[in-house]
Amino acid sequence: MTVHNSAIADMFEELADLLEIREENPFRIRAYRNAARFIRGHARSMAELVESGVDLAELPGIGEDLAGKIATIVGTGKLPLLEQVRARVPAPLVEMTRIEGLGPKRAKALYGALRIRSLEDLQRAARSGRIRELKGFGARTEQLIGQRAERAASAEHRVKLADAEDIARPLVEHLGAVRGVKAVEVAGSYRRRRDTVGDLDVLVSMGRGAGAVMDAFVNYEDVAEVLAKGPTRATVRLRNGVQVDVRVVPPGSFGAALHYFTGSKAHNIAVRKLAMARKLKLNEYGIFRGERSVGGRTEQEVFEAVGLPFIPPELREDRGEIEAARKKKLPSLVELRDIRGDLHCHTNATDGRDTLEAMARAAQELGYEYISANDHSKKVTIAHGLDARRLMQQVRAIDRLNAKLDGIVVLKSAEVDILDDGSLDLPDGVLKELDFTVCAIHYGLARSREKQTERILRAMDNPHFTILAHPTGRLINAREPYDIDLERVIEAARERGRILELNAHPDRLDLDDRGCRMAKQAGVRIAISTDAHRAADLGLMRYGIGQARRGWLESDDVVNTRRLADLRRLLKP
Ligand code: DGT
Ligand code: CA
Ligand code: CA
Repeated sequence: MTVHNSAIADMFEELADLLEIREENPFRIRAYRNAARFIRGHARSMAELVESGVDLAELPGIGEDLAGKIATIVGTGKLPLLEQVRARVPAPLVEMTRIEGLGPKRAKALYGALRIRSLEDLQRAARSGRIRELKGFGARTEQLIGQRAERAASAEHRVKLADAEDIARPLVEHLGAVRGVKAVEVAGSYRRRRDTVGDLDVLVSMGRGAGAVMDAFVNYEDVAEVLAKGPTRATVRLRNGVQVDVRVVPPGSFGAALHYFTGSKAHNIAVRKLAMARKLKLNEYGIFRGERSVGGRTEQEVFEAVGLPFIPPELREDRGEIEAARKKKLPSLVELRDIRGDLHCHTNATDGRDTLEAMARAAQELGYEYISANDHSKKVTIAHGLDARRLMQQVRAIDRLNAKLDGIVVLKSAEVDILDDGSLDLPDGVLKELDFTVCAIHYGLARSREKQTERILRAMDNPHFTILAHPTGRLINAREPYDIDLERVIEAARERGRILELNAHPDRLDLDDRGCRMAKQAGVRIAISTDAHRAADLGLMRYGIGQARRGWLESDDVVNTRRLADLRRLLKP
């Protein structure tokens, strides 16, 4: 497994925080912080640099000592010094410094003055208003701390969908290899493509011999603890903390079980009501009229029994899908194969890893008709953002590349920063040379709701504004959305004919499902984009598709399902 730059930077940052708590040498602390910032913003992967034998000590701000530590992290995934220091700082303090916005000084103040010893203590202190009474803390800070403590406490229990996939894939393979197994499916929120999952619900279809599946499951190499084991179902906790349920069901009940365990619970309850109205009994074993089974082998049979067409798992949240199904008005949801291009990609001109040409060729291999280059603008110094001159160089490079390429077109664009006053980070004279723009906030995330909303609206007034990138700025399990009035932003986008992005990166999925649905209902179109920083990232599109489907989006709601000529008309109306 390669260690990402962000993971290395996190370690140095935590180290700096802990050393600060211990009031160690400020110069050392600063050196670790600078290193963290440098590594996080570096275009090339430290792991690759180490592997290719580059001497990291040659990099600015990285001396022999840091270079050695980076090499250790890359080689072992660990930083021994960090582990030593962690052991010397009280655990609750270590935990508190990991809360975003709560630096070492404040964590220490809370620990000392309020005797906060856990995230639960911290939540309680925030609720009771004791934090605001401390010097240097206000009511707003107290509220933020309370929210963040709550999130940190609950975040541990939900796993990002992409991580859940990495966990599920080898397990499904392991269970599928047991003799007699006909099918293995992961149901639950995983199958509904929620952005995070609480636990994994695995169903195995097989006639006789469930015992062999149970044995194979509890002996799976990643199992840390067996919580329950019966003849046809078992629950374990894996080493990474994720809980997994496995149930073995006979093929004749598989559809009913798959429907039941896919959920959601609210959807199940609504469907069961329909069954009861028809004098049918519906449960995870099948559909019954009296004692007689009338179906359950497939999900199709379950829906037919209650008089509904098949409802895709992503819609099963009891958010109107049953009503829509009854009226034969289910949306025809967008699919991965509808996508004809990617409208948010970075190259090695800024913080991407691959060249423009490599990105274009990778997109072509996916069968795309177009891809765009959306390198950062100059405000993002950490990514060595483009100024007008360098962007124009890239524009000319794109012209040359397009002359050479056949079957795919590279669109000229940029990820333009929205400055504090709502103006854009590049002059209009340059922006007009582009095919379209993707505009985003990267600084000033803590503005008030009023200011932040106004800032985005002002940006949208610019005639060169096309797509609002990752509109709420959330990072799943790591950063809350910035405070904006999403309804007003959507309304403003509609009035001005602007497009909103659904950023498909599994850490973002932003807009989320509800945001997508709101946009659709308001008549605002969505661009599903990967924000790729390397060619392989183009494959992240499917996470965006999952979220878009949860937001009821159809092909027509998504701009990058269009052929190039039609797309151009939407980008420059
Ligand atoms: P999660 O794990 O929190 O991300 O969400 P789910 O939806 O995977 O929920 P989970 O794992 O508790 O249960 C899996 C499915 O089993 C759930 O989506 C619906 C079904 N289910 C669980 N409990 C009940 C229940 O009390 N009634 C009904 N009708 N269905 C239930
Ligand atoms: Ca689950
Ligand atoms: Ca479960």
